[in-house]
Amino acid sequence: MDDLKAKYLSQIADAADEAALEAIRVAAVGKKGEVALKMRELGKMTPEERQVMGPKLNALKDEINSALSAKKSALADAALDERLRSEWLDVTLPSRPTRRGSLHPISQVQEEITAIFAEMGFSVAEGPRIDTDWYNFDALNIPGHHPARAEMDTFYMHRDAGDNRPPHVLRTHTSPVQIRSMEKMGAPLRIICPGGVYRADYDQTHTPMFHQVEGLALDKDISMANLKWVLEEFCRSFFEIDDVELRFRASHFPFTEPSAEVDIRCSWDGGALKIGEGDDWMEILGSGMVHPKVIAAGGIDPDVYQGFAFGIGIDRLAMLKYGIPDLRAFFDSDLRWLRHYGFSALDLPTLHGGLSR
Ligand code: 2NM
Repeated sequence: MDDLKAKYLSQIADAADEAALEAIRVAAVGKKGEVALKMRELGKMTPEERQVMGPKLNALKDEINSALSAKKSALADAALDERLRSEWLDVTLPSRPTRRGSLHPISQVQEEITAIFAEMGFSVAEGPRIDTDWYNFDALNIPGHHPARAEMDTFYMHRDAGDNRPPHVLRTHTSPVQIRSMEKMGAPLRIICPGGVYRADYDQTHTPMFHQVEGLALDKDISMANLKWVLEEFCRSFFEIDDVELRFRASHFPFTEPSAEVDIRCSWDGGALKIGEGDDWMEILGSGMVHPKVIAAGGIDPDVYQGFAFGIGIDRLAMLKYGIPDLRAFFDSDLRWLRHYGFSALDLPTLHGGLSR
């Protein structure tokens, strides 16, 4: 019995895995194992012998079983330790270096402009970039024969012969969104419409797609004086200087009467542009009192409501504020340019937080 015990306990101690352990269990304490065979021999023994050998065999069987289960959990622990070792991960390592994306200066400036006008009670309206020639031209007091249609170098959408839907164009300004907003929301109304617009023009200072913000304020008692205050307030905020001076120059647009182009005081001393000081003027936007025909086209009674509108080029404003020399670079998708002029996507401009910080 001592030999049996020594043999199996040493086999158990040496077992390398669960399968080896199971084979030992079958051979030692299985139904036809060595201990069971010994137990069968109890029948041939005298009662006295049996009384000694029976408990001894049972004790041997218990001892082997508990050695088996101890070894089994030791093997499982070792397997787990090995897995923990091989799958170890240093969670304190820095993350892999990745390229940070950034906001395009046009997006940044659009957010800045939106924040400023939101503070003054304007909400943002958006609309389709492809619209009918009625929304883009007729509703804005630009009839079919009007020279402004030719001047605008409009992109017309292709039409098959026999297609009698109205002609569609890539919008040449965001004004069609203002007509649609008048139709949808009526008056009083205070909105800005930012977004991409299209004109077939390409040189140093023009790209076939560029960005505009147009504003519209309609109520019963709105005047040119309100327009002046809103635009001065806008420029003060946008350029982050207290002393802005604007000059309103009489001009002409089909959709406003009277119309004014607005210049801002600036200097070019030493080749660097400074806003708000100096003896030069730079044109930054167009504006005026909305033409009664345009108000009527938006479904609003021009005898009751009147208001002002203005249009600003976002791209040019971005160039001025952030010292970007070449307009065409805006649309080159050059990563080095984007990294240099881009803005953090997590750092949205607010009036209280500082617009361009
Ligand atoms: C400009 C200049 C002057 C303008 C007019 C309208 C509308 F739709 F309300 F009539 N929106 N924007 C406007 C007026 C745009 O851009 C240079």
